[in-house]
Amino acid sequence: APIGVFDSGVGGLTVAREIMRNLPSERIVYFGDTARVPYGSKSKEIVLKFSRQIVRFLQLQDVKAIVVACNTASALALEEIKKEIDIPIIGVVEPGAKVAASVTKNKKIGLIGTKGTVHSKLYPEIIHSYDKEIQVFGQPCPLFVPLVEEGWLKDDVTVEVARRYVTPLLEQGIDTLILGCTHYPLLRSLIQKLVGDSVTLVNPAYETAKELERLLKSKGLENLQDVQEEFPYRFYVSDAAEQFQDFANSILPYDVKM
Ligand code: DGN
Repeated sequence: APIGVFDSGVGGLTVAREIMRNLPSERIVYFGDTARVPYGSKSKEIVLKFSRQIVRFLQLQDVKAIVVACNTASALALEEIKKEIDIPIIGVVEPGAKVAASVTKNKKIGLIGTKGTVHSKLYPEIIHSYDKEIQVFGQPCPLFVPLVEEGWLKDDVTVEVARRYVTPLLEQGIDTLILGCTHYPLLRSLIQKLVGDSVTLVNPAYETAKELERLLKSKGLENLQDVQEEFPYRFYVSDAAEQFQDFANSILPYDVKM
């Protein structure tokens, strides 16, 4: 059976990409809610409602586990949904928070993400379950998502926007920065240049793929056979499939067909 992966739109492809790299024998069914993106500025009630609908859709595809590949949905909806379904489900917040807590030396972590993710306070909550002394400085970066979707990954405008967002975090003396939104791993090198080598970037997309690997192994759910299909990935969206396909082709090493 495949792994179900969902996001508010294209961003979760950064998570799917890490799953493809790290778990090449797993099949994936991806759902991007492109009709209703963004989730980052919506209320908990709405994000929970949308997430429930998508989880139901994925269960109809007979997935064996679900990855909430969206920081906002992980922060606002995962806890509730976990109680409602009987297959394993993980989000991107917990794996990212855990690694950030173990990486920081001076106990000062920066968090960038959508408003929903930063205001939910879930990252600091989980980090504090590992070490209460760690300080977490949150910075919502609402302009990053449209810049990334416009493809301006190295543009001067993006550098300037990023500088404004990260400067207050650097002034707090952070030594670790969580890329707490699905789109931000695509700005990784630009952000690393701005913050310098003394700040370690944590990529929850990568950590989630690793966590998924451990989860599948511990439950005996990993696929031990060779994948039969030439292209073992299926993509569904709620609108604008062509745009999704273009974005997917720009970040995945495959010729994605919808
Ligand atoms: N996928 C969302 C997240 O990781 O928070 C970002 C896009 C959005 O819905 N704003």
